Amino acid sequence: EHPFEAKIARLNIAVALVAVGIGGLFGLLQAWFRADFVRSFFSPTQYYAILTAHGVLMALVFTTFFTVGLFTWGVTRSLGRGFHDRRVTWGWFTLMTLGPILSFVSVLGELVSWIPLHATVLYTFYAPLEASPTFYVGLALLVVGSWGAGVDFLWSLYDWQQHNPDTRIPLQTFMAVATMLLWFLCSAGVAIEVVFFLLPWSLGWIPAVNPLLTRTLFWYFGHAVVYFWLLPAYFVWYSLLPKFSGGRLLSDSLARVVFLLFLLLSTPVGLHHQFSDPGISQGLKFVQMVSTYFILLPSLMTAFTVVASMEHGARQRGGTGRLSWLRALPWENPAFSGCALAGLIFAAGGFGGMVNAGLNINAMIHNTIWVPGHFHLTVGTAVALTFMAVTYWLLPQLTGKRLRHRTLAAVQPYLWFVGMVVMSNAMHREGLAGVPRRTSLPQYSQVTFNLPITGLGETHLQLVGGAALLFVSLCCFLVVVLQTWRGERGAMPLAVNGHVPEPLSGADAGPGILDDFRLWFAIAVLLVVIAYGIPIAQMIQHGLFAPGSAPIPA
Ligand code: HAS
Repeated sequence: EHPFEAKIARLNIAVALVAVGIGGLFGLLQAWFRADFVRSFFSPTQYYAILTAHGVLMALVFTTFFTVGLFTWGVTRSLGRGFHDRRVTWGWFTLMTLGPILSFVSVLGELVSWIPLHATVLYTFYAPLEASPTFYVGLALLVVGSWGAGVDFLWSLYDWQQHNPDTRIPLQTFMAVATMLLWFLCSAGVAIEVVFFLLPWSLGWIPAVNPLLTRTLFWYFGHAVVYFWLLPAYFVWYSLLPKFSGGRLLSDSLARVVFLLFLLLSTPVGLHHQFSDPGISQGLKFVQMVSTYFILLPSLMTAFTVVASMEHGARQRGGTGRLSWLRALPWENPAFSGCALAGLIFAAGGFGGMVNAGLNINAMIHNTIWVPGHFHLTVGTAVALTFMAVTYWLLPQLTGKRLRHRTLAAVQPYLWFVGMVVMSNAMHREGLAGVPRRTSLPQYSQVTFNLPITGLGETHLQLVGGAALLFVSLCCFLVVVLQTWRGERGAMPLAVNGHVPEPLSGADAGPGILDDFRLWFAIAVLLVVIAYGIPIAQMIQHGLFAPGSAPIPA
């Protein structure tokens, strides 16, 4: 059934796994560098190249490819039909794959002397840091390719609706399309930044860029992109975790409302990354702080639904009591335990997010290693561990091969969980003591950082120990996946049809207007115009290309 789409899903997941493998190795080097183990082997510039490669491969490449692969499976399965035109599909997959190769080679230029390129601009790549044009072209290809995937999903939906005009959109397709609409809306910001400013600047066509304007365009994208990473994990938590738990999702409509809230609220909040930037009035920052607190709502709703659906599953399996039902859950199944542990960690990461979002308290943690602590819990675990967990369930379907090394697979999520708790605890605590993020450190070697309980020696040890556990866990995951892939063909039927149980309260219990994507997308655009119209207009007044950080009156 749909072997072509199974192949496309497989290929996307394969590229994602290559990215996570190489990116993970660079991550280990990062932790060693931080703890002074390998500092003398690398120059400061090489440190930034390694950090750039780690961030780009993990946060941009792994996430985007895995999402597109997962959604290819979900859309095909839930609509019961394949893509419209294979040439289009091959086209976007090729663009998406060429892009990261180009960007990665540009980063390698800093580590390999015969490559005449450079890119030490980190995964946030905003000005005034400048990379070789190839780095930006590569990222642009990745984004444009992923837009092509979004168009393919919309096209499938359109075809399906022609034959099913009065039927509610299947939930998995609804979630995938809502996520891709959010992606179209937010990535427009980074596309403008790259195509009209950074690329012409690095080619020498324009002498300067307005750093405030380009940073704002970046962060317009840069916060919403975190929900582009998170929503595929929510896709799994809503549609598959209830099944892994042995039960059913509570409510289909609630899931739709959550995804629509993300579509509406994810983008008009990016200024919370710029609380410390001059040139943006406090009033505008305050407004976006308030919107940030609204975006907590769909995640808090998710926390309720996820736990309630897990409890439903546990009770189906004979679980009883107020909390002892937890024991009835299939903790030995890595697809389940990975998702549940990812959720648990996300509760802590989300709490950190609430701290970050406070306009005043942000000053305490901004640009400290607290922030990497936060995002290793969110994207580095809530998202990454969920992706690994679902791979254990999805891969046998997509390859027609049986999962191998089941014991290794069963242990892997726990190793990741412990490694991340240890590493991110150290990062948060060091951050509170003011230890900066993203620095090759010589200029800070004379500074004493006072940690409340112990000293940097202890937290550095935790950082390295945690990172080592994470690396071992990643290796276990990759061994299981590779060995499964190399296994005997035909052990399982090759199909894109894994059974997903219907929610307890189905789609028809909710209003049909939830499926009106045109309406919701239009409101999302309107909110963006309201939130960003004034700050962008003010910045442009100070010159499109001229340095424009002069203070702007409130
Ligand atoms: Fe964030 C910085 C605010 C969520 C990623 N964030 C970052 C950066 C990244 C990132 C990568 O306001 C750094 C960017 C850089 O390099 O400079 N973040 C938030 C807020 C949320 C949030 C308010 N972030 C995320 C997610 C990410 C992510 C999700 C990736 C996927 N973040 C900020 C701010 C900054 C920031 C500032 C800038 C800091 C600075 O100054 O630089 C919220 O969306 C969080 C809401 C989440 C919750 C948790 C709900 C819990 C759930 C789990 C339930 C399941 C359970 C399982 C309990 C309210 C859904 C039960 C299990 C059993 C076994 C029973």
